[in-house]
Amino acid sequence: TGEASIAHAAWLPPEALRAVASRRVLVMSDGMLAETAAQEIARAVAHHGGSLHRAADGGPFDLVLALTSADGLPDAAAMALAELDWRAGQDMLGAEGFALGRRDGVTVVLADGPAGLLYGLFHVVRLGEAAFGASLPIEVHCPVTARRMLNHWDNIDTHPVMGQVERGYSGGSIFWRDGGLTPDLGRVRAYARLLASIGVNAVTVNNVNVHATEAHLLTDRLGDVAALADVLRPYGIRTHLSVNFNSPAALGGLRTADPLDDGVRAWWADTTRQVYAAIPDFGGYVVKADSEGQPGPFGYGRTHADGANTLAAALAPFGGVVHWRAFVYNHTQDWRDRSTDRARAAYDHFAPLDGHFAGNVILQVKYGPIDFQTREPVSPVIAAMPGTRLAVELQVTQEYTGQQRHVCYLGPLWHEVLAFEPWGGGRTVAAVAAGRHADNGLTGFEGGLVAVSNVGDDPFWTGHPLAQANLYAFGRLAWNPHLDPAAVLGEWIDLTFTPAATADPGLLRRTLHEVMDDSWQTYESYTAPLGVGFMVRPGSHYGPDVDGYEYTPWGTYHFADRDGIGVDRTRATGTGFTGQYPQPWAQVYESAASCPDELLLFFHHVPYTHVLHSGKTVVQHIYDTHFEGADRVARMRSRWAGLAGLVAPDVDARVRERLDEQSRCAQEWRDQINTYFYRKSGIPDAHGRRIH
Ligand code: BDP
Repeated sequence: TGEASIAHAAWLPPEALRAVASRRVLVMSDGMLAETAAQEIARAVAHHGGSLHRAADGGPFDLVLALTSADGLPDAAAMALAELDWRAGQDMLGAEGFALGRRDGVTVVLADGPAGLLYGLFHVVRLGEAAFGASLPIEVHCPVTARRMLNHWDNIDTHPVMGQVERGYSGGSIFWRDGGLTPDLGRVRAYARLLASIGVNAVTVNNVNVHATEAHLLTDRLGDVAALADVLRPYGIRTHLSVNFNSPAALGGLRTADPLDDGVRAWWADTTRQVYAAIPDFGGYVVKADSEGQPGPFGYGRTHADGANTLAAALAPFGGVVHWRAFVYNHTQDWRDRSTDRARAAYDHFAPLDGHFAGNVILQVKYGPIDFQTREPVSPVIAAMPGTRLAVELQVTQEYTGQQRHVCYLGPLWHEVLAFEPWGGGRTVAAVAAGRHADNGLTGFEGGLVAVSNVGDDPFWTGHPLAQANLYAFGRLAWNPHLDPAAVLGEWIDLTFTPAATADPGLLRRTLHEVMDDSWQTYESYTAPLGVGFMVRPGSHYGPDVDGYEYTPWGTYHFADRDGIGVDRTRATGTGFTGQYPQPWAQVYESAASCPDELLLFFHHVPYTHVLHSGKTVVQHIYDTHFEGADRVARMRSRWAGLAGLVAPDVDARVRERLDEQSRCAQEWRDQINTYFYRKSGIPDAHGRRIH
């Protein structure tokens, strides 16, 4: 539609497909996803003048995309296949994997299933001319994580304070408009295409907080969900729905939603059968229960296993899954009562339930124990549930990381989380989420990676054009958590920005790396220090307010007084949270001497004069990082200004506007944080800089 065409092309502008499209391409496979791949090529060919073939008799070819089962393969593909068979035998690629190689002037992509061909095509797009150079030895690419999902916190209705998309910083929803389904399904299709190109294969289309209107998507508004599923399906994306636990009562008119009640179980079974009648490949449900006001099994004296298993039983006959969120805590805590600790909540609720969840329940755990902060330790729940399928949840939408007004490339944060070894060696978080042993064999507990999307109906998709890189990186790291986040950023830069013919063709790429590579650390440096978290404005979560949450019931405290700061979460003297970790981390975090600096205040309450491993005192670290952070933002801004004329004017204008705001806001953070700690501690800056 017209509107889709005015959306920014993101990382798939016509130039990104030039290398593929200017060649002779053969696609040998049938079915919906193969058609998508063929259309993709046809569209690019129309721009760049190559040719698309669907039968092998029109050779020779430069690029062959073929199913391993296809008959009549051209020589190069047949040879590649022989080599693959010789290496590992049949069906090594799975439904989504592909093999890619080049010899005798032909680039070959082989897959066992059409999804693999589509992903292989987009890999060739990423490689660009490099896919058509001298020979390429055959490489096999299979996703490490089978389930790669985005959750949209989109509402049909627009909330007067939150807007339409909860924690959305990119305008309204791309799925819903004016109280119903968007008329702009072309925009949804363009989104699906972007997601397919980074390997995302599942999407929820409504907020985890399921309000009254959105609850009806499960029943009388199901047709709208089916319409979205029809658009997402050709891109290999399954549609999932967030549902309200009280639906049997609220929608079904039952007297209860007790998960052990026979009528309730029958209602879920029947309702789910109707969902599958409308959407045969429906993915399943996502549930936020007993959390921040959402109803759940506690309301009926039942456990979360009881609740999840009832929904799972309804989905099981159709192959669907329940993503049951572990984000369950008491949001009416009292800061004066140090025996409660929000960080403990998910583990306290869920670890005892390990082994009690049905096989099609996936426990969806936020990467940190609190709530998507810029710096948190990895959630101990991830190491506590060996008998449960477990998905790790990340936040692409930048709720606590600058709300897409600040440049904050999150690839390095996610990479750190995914590479973390909860047992100190062997398995990583990524392996747990993928359901893999350290040696890559499957455990039978496949979960997945999930992230809250940052996309809306904004022309640049993500508000800040550079925030597109976070969506890109999520998909790429979910496919392969071992990728280097700087290299992933490099891919995104090269696909998104066309280098200008200037005296210094590398300037654009270099500058984008300089602006973005360390932007997460930069953001951290001018916001809440040393892992203590929050200090944001209540409600909006944007900008500094050191004590904004300090005397509220949300469980997000820093405990700063005139002597020191930080939350004592040790077993010896604190909340005992460190005891939720296996060794070596329980011990590492228990002692301030061994706790990593960046997490010190998450685990310990220390005096301002406590000396960090860096050799600085806590208060001097705060001053130094906050002065440096604001300076780094000023440098980002002037570096970007050096790109004048090399970037499309609309992108340039939007990025400049956002960098101005980031710069203003970073100074505000610097001044409020430094002043606060100067006043509390009375300790002046060692370098004599002025603090008010
Ligand atoms: C918090 C958000 C809130 C979400 C909640 C969640 O502030 O809007 O509903 O997470 O994940 O970070 O359910």
